[in-house]
Amino acid sequence: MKAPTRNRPVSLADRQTALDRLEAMLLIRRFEEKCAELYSGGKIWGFLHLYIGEEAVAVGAMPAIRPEDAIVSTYREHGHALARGVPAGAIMAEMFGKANGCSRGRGGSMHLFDVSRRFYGGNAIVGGGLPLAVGLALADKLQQRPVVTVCLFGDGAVAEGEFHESLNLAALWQLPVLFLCENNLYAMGTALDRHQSQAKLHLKADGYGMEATAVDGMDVAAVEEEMGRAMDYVRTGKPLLLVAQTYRFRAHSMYDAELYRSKEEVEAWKKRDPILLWQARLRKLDWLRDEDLQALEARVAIQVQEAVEFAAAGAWEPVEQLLRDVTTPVQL
Ligand SMILES: Cc1ncc(C[n+]2csc(CCOP(=O)(O)OP(=O)(O)O)c2C)c(N)n1
Repeated sequence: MKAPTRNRPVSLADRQTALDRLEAMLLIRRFEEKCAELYSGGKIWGFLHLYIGEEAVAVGAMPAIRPEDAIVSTYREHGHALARGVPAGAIMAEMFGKANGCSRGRGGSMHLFDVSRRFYGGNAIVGGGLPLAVGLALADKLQQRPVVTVCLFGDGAVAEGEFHESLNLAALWQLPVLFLCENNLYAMGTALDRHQSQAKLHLKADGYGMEATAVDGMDVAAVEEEMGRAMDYVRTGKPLLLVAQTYRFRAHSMYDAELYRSKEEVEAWKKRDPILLWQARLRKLDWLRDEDLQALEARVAIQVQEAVEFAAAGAWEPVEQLLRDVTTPVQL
């Protein structure tokens, strides 16, 4: 990738930035642990796909994404939404199905949406976000808005026709889309090398004349650096594919016996837990002591608790409102 080079403040630029990255990852982890608990307790319904293990991708990616840029995500998007700044309370309330949720309780876990932050879902269809991202970028380009669309998707989406059609059109029309693939090696129970003849996913961009790059998705600083370079390149008006190698520590969703991978494999990846790796790095720099970690954990715990209280206090949408927004009145 021939991206312009420039010095940018990255996660390790100073102690406070480094601690901020740790806090952002901890918030996602603790928020989702609480979600799992609330799901078992019957407070959260429907599907629930946890991002635990993948936090460094969302947290490393976000600093390079400007407020005016657009984000399109998947059903494993709690971490993306939190890192983007969607309030934790509005996300939790959405999972409770309450009217104070970010999608007014109509979407649930898989359909978080916040147009004020240009966060366009939360899409349940595998690969479904890619054409939406191309459409958003086309609209921005035609209206000469100098912004980028970031499209997050999993390795499973690469098997969909929409991936290929979207990369082709984005390259053909030179659209500013950053395709950010979170390769966690599994699409539900199917391992990547069981469905792709070319498992080095970044190489697929070449077939569309598109630049591509890959990064260690367990290292928040590496993601931030690569993402910064990638976004600089896309801001010149060209698409790019960035593949982050990551791993989910939990089951695909809440119902999954995980028969497709061994406990040893999961344990081996947990040794590369992005939060523990980051803590170890900061401790080595003497930027993190036990009391700092305790203070961060305490702050995060309060945020999670407040999110639960906000969700619990929310109202249910009245039944007579349920058809609202299902159709839009047409003015003839
Ligand atoms: C078009 C479509 N086919 C199948 C499904 C069922 N499905 C839900 S998640 C999933 C796996 C997707 O894996 P990946 O894209 O790698 O994302 P991950 O779950 O690993 O984050 C499948 C097949 C779906 N939601 N949409």
